[in-house]
Amino acid sequence: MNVEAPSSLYLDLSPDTDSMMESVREGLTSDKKTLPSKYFYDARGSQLFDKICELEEYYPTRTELSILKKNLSAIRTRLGESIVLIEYGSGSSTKTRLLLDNVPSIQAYVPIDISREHLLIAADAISRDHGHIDVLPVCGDYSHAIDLDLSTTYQARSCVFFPGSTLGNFSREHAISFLRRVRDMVGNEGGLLIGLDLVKDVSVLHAAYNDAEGITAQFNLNILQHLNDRLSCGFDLRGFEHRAFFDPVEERIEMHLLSLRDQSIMLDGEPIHFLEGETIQTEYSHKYRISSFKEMAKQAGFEVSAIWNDDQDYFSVQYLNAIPA
Ligand code: AVJ
Repeated sequence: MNVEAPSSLYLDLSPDTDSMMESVREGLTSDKKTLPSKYFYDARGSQLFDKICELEEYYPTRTELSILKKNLSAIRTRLGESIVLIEYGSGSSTKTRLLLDNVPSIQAYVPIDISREHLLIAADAISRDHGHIDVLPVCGDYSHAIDLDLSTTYQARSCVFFPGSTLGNFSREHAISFLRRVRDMVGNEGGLLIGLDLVKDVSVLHAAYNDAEGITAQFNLNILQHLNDRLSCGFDLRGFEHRAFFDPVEERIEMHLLSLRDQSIMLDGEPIHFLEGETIQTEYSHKYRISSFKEMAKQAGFEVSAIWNDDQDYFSVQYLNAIPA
């Protein structure tokens, strides 16, 4: 048997400690304190996120999976003859397996994730189970441009897979510029298969980000542990509490960490103070409407060519074609 295991990265673009320090400093010294949500995903954070995906209250993962399962043959048709599949924020790659198992035209799979260990474990497993597909893991932060040129290696169209409504982490403006970068990368013939969480009853949304077991709270607080581990800043995790709520104007969930008392930490020799009741905003999770997303896609150079929703219209999987330049 021919076992090809990518025990190392195809490309390593992971942010170094200096750039992490810089972006954390910028977020924590601004008027309204924020932290980039990419720092959720250290090894423990990636595990906690996997647990979130199994929660009763967290409907997006299973809803998206069921949409993908139900529409596999239509998706296969859209993806076409021979493709390189590039996945942003691949994590454990559970949804991808469905595609890799059922779309024989996939020649190469490029998982991109910021969490190196998680990425390598998932890439190894996938490569073991799919001997005929080249697996090329890239460790990196896709909120910046990633320069991938696979067109000389593969005679294939590029298609990006961006499931989980992870696009929702970006502000609407940044989402459009992100989509534009994806559009540039996949080229005139390229495509994008994307999952989008839809606007729905507030109580359903609220429960998904405030689960009874408190896993989402642990996930949120873990960002401070990650900063302690990497930047030695000495956050006391007992001094902060998880908050998540829906903003009906922006149509997004906001996650925050609420400071339970006046306290301070040290960041690279400089103290940073937190007042009692002050919050650090850690994540946005924008919810979409079919019509407004179509407009965003168009601005980024994509045309929505197929839409698959679940019966309750909780979640939408869409296939977008590049509008040729
Ligand atoms: C991975 C960004 C799609 O926004 O729902 C889950 C992350 N945060 N629970 C989301 C998350 C809290 C998730 N995304």
